[in-house]
Amino acid sequence: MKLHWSPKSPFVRKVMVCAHELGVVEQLTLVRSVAAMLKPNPQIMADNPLSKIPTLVLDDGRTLFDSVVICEYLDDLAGGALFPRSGDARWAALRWHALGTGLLDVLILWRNEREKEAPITALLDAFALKTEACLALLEKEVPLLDAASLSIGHIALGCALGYMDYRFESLAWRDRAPALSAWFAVLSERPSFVATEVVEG
Ligand SMILES: N[C@@H](CCC(=O)N[C@@H](CS)C(=O)NCC(=O)O)C(=O)O
Repeated sequence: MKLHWSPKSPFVRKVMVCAHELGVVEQLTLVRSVAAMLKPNPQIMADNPLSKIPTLVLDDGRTLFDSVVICEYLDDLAGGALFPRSGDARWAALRWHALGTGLLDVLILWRNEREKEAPITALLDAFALKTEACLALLEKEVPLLDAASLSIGHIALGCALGYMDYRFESLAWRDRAPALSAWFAVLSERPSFVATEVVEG
């Protein structure tokens, strides 16, 4: 399988963490693909008209996107349990998954906006407000995260916090979320997170 990949994309990281956790990473051929909002990439668009990464191309030529779908596909392929099949565990995992990817959407839009020559202050304020609200909610939910088995929800939240460390160091989020910080420290030690740490370069 071919994966349109970049070492810096937190959405790609989510897929790669799943692949490591599920033992299918060797089945992926990583193709370095540059995805930029202002410059649609024809190579990616041949497989995904949205020009976004991650995009997965199966061996029979079928394509899968976005990261939500790819992660579930890999889980299914490997017979994994990252997407609990039913009950409260399922809805908790899917909700955390949505929160993690939603937070990533906010952070990416925030980064785009703050790099503009004349950023819109109201937008920057809204992104900051939503990010702090996510952190406050998650700080309260750490006991639930701790009690649940590793799921796509944990992985998505971990990738969002990792991206915050990478692109928003000045937020110093740990100061306001000590329990979440301790939870993330343990998660970050998993080989899947160590192997996919977002690096500069
Ligand atoms: N909802 C998508 C988001 C993926 C996404 O936004 N990826 C970024 C890279 S981190 C991208 O491809 N941006 C290019 C663009 O927006 O044109 C997913 O979960 O895969």
